[in-house]
Amino acid sequence: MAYENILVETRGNVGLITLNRPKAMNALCAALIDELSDALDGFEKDAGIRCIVLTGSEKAFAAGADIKEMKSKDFMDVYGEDFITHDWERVTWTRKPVIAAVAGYALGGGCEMAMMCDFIIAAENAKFGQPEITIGTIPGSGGTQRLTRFVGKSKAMEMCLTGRMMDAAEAERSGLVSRVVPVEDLLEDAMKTAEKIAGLSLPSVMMAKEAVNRAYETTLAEGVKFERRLFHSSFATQDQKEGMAAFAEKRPANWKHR
Ligand code: CO8
Repeated sequence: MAYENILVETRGNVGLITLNRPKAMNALCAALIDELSDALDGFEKDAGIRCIVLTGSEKAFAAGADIKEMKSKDFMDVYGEDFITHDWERVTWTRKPVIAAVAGYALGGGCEMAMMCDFIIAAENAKFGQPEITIGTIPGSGGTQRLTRFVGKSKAMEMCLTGRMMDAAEAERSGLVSRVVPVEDLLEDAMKTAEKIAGLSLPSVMMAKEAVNRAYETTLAEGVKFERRLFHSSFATQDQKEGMAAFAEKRPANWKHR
């Protein structure tokens, strides 16, 4: 597939996807979503890739769904075709880790997409918001749900009811992002973090991701049981034997990713 709205590269064992629609602040049009899904499919199938970074430009991660593309749709257009079908959520079922590196605006669907990633590293100029209320609608791809889980009811409610944006410092304080870095360091920092993850055992990384995500879907007791079963399963991998042997022998592990 030829990409017109994203740039895709492989750097070592890390897959880098850059949203690239500068004329529209990286607004998420249908073509961009198709391309993003295709790129994620490719990285999932590529055994050499063990972590993915999703980023935008210095000005905008993404300023939301493409308003011009959806403005004339009526109820049956969106309800009938279940607009924002599962492709919009493709990031959430990526089994390899996906880091969002966010500079500039992450608004509406852009904020939702960043929250679908496994964690967010933000540049100092990042601005997060769910401004849909200001254009006569509400978030449609998890904003009311994920933002509330990240930052709590009070801030999420205020942001969804007023469209107020959160800057990077507030986003870090509120637990929306894992770290804030200078704009010029964002990509390098995200790539280094991704390389660190890609240098670990893929089965353990995938299990850890699955276990943390389960915390959002289940009770504490069930989540802990799920974690325990995955922990037990990790003992069936070659990498658990290698990792523990390497520790005992005071040498670096030679991961097989199996
Ligand atoms: N859709 C389409 N075009 C956009 C969008 C957008 N979301 N955002 C910006 N653009 C375009 C502008 O129209 C403008 O185009 P042109 O040059 O042709 O006039 C260009 O990008 C540059 O934008 P601005 O001139 O407005 O730049 P500013 O620096 O003045 O402002 C802002 C930047 C604050 C980001 C401003 O553009 C803005 O408010 N954008 C809209 C933000 C918004 O309301 N987003 C929510 C959209 S609705 C949504 O996301 C629903 C989610 C559904 C689920 C999606 C699943 C992933």
